[in-house]
Amino acid sequence: MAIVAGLVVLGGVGAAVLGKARQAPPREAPPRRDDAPVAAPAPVEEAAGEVEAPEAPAPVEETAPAIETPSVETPEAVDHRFGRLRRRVGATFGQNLLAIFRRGSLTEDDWDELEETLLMADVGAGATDALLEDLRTRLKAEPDGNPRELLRAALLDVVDPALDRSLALGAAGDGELHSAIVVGVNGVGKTTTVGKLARVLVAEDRTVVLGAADTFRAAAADQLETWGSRVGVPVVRAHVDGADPASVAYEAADRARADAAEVLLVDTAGRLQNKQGLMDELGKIVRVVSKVSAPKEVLLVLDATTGQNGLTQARVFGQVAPLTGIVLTKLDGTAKGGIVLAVQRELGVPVKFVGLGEGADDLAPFDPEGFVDSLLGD
Ligand SMILES: Nc1nc2c(ncn2[C@@H]2O[C@H](COP(=O)(O)OP(=O)(O)OP(=O)(O)O)[C@@H](O)[C@H]2O)c(=O)[nH]1
Ligand SMILES: [Mg+2]
Repeated sequence: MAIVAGLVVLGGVGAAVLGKARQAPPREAPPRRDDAPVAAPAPVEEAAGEVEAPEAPAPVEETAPAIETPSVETPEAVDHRFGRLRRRVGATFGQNLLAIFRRGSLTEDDWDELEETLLMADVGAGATDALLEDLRTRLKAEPDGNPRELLRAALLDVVDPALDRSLALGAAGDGELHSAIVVGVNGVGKTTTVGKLARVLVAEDRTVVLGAADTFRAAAADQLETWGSRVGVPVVRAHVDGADPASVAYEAADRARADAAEVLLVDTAGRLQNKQGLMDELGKIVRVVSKVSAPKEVLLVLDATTGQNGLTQARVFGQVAPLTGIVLTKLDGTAKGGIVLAVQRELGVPVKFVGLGEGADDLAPFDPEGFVDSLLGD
């Protein structure tokens, strides 16, 4: 995985991160006069297809990273996370399939049962058909083949191990700013994912800035700030409630550029008054961030427990900007988990990371083989 390959000195990561933080000059909050009226957020102007960067951006507050405090954490290295977390994959449908498959020569009833098992696990009609057809072909070619191996190969085919699942956010020290926007409906785990991804990047010795462009809920920025401060990552947020999210996203991009940071991660709202409003807003965020650094990643966060709804969500969000990857959260909280197969088959967008718990480092690069093995109970 390219992003993992970029991590050169595994053992020295913690020291490097802390060392870097100590060298950085302390950041000061922008001066503010107590008697000054709070300025209204500057609207982000849009002219026929062209978006101007806001001229007088909304006042933003920057959280100074906890530079000298010993509380700055060293996130867990990324490589072994899936291995550590794979026992938490709650999905068991692979084991159910295997039990049927081991009955020997399969009757039509057995095939129906296989189909039902897949559909019940949220695999979805398209991926279920593909998987069953693949299995029939494999069985014809190898009637005495090992059931587990045949099933494993068929499942892997659907998950598609050949997809590039690395984050397209460059490599440490490449001197460029790479930006990523994180989108998804409310409650799926966007803010948590931005926080966890910041830790992944810090573990890879990248310098990160977070943009709290969910101004719909004031608590969202606080939540993100907590994540950032734990690993010494600055968070740019609106000072006034209900500020223009695109304005905050632009400020965050601007700050990332001024700091020569390597990665900008932008958290967004999952709920607005209506769907069109949300989509318009996300489009605007993508366009203003592009003024500074065209987003290399538009990551859709999907909750694994919401099943087939995820596909609909992906289609809707995909209209705003081409999705470059899926982060599937709460895979620890579902016995189904077939959405992984459905998403890969129906959308062709790679699942890049999976959330397997509420712990700060419980986000792992998706490992197709490890996932299929967990499904099969290994
Ligand atoms: N078990 C588990 N819980 C998770 C995971 N990812 C996120 N969560 C939990 O899901 C809840 C919602 O997470 P948020 O990050 O606030 O979700 P959001 O999409 O930002 O929500 P809104 O900002 O309201 O749209 C929190 O309680 C998280 O701890 C995961 O992988 N596993
Ligand atoms: Mg949120």
